[in-house]
Amino acid sequence: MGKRLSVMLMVFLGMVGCSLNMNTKPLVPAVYIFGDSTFDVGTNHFLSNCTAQADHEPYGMDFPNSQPTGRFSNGYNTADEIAKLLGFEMSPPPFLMLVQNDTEYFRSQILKGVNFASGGAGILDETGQERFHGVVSMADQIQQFATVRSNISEHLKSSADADAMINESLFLFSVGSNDFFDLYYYNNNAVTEKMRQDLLKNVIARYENHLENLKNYGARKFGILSIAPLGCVPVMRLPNDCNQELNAITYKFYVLLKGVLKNLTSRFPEMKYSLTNTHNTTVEMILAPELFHIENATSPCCGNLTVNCGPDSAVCGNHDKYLFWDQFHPTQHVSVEAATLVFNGTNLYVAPLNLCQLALAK
Ligand SMILES: *[C@@H]1O[C@H](CO)[C@@H](O)[C@H](O)[C@H]1NC(C)=O
Ligand SMILES: *[C@@H]1O[C@H](CO)[C@@H](O)[C@H](O)[C@H]1NC(C)=O
Ligand SMILES: *[C@@H]1O[C@H](CO)[C@@H](O)[C@H](O)[C@H]1NC(C)=O
Ligand SMILES: *[C@@H]1O[C@H](CO)[C@@H](O)[C@H](O)[C@H]1NC(C)=O
Ligand SMILES: *[C@@H]1O[C@H](CO)[C@@H](O)[C@H](O)[C@H]1NC(C)=O
Ligand SMILES: *[C@@H]1O[C@H](CO)[C@@H](O)[C@H](O)[C@H]1NC(C)=O
Ligand SMILES: *[C@@H]1O[C@H](CO)[C@@H](O)[C@H](O)[C@H]1NC(C)=O
Ligand SMILES: *[C@@H]1O[C@H](CO)[C@@H](O)[C@H](O)[C@H]1NC(C)=O
Ligand SMILES: CC(=O)N[C@H]1CO[C@H](CO)[C@@H](O)[C@@H]1O
Repeated sequence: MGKRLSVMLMVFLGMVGCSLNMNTKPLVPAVYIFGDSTFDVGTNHFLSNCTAQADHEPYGMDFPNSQPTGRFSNGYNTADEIAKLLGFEMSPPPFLMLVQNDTEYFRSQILKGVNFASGGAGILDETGQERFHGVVSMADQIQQFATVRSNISEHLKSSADADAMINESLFLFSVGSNDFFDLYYYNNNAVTEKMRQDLLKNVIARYENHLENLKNYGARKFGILSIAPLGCVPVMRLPNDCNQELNAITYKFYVLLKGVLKNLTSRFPEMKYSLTNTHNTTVEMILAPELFHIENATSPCCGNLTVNCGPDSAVCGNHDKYLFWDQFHPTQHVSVEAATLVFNGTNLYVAPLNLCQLALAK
């Protein structure tokens, strides 16, 4: 690694303080979580036909009691690790689980948060639907939040109190990869630059739409993770390198999303956000894995570059030394590293506020 790179990395690892007493109550009243498999904590388990499932071993082998939970990870995922840093025990449970539970549990839990994320879902309504036989799209996740909001008002017996609580709560997002995975899945090797650029344009316009809809439901604090460099994800890698054409698009996704958020906040000045540059953060992990205490940033720990992690896959020895758990998702260890950056990183990687600053912002 060059000296300049290592100096730059040290600067970025020297994190900006946002002092936090881990023994006090959570920094925000509630956290509402939207997105795809990077944040899903068991939603898809409740979709009977959906084939995007992580409900079998060895998924969950490092989770308490070594149970598969529907998380696409060997243990906790990034939604859990972020929730822990905010002072919660882990991610709130999936909406689809809560609606099946008794009313008392439902009502007390929705005041602390709900996770709507669904593996295989994307920003566009159709993403993942045909491929995985039904996922909860972002549009449907937002409709589910609308239901929760009405339940909160009803429970607090005051829509003003509900609005005030939602106003102070965090809305977290990690979504967009599957829109691009679908493009490659359905077009195989025939994906052109124009197809990538057209999709990017549609996806970004629709993302803006989703964020504005949530803003209209009272969301004010938005914590957003952009997408990873998809050309480096094991399933998309070229034999000896990341797919740079695909990486160029995922970087541009971040740049355009930043523009969308600037626009939205200039139109709605009370809106606040924290945008993590997941693209660059992950590239740093691949270029300098030792700084993140990992050794292998190319191959999945479970399965290999050609066959995804399944019940019969070989699993690596030290899970914590790998960036990727399976062909698409990070290990629990890397979720901890990522959550720490989201929460506490400098504005080189998370801006204009990190999540801790966003949580405490007026
Ligand atoms: C965040 O950074 C501050 C200052 O460097 C440090 O004191 C604190 O422990 C960090 N918190 C977390 C959760 O990493
Ligand atoms: C699952 O698939 C079956 C057979 O195609 C269909 O009848 C059923 O409605 C589907 N269920 C859901 C929840 O989509
Ligand atoms: C939540 O709100 C929906 C829509 O208003 C309603 O159908 C449902 O019964 C409510 N659930 C609870 C537990 O109050
Ligand atoms: C939300 O918080 C902002 C900043 O504190 C405040 O200006 C606004 O009135 C609040 N809105 C509601 C509905 O509580
Ligand atoms: C932001 O808003 C300006 C003016 O309304 C518009 O020209 C521009 O295209 C918008 N950019 C994005 C990324 O939405
Ligand atoms: C992030 O990555 C892009 C694309 O590789 C690069 O042009 C840019 O300089 C990087 N930004 C930072 C802050 O490292
Ligand atoms: C990563 O692990 C794979 C097998 O799991 C191995 O073939 C490869 O050489 C490893 N790469 C590095 C850089 O350690
Ligand atoms: C990948 O795993 C499959 C199934 O376990 C195995 O058949 C195949 O040989 C492996 N490929 C490589 C390159 O190791
Ligand atoms: C706390 C609680 O009651 N959890 C239950 C909610 O519903 C799911 C599925 O119906 C159960 O598995 C949980 O134990």
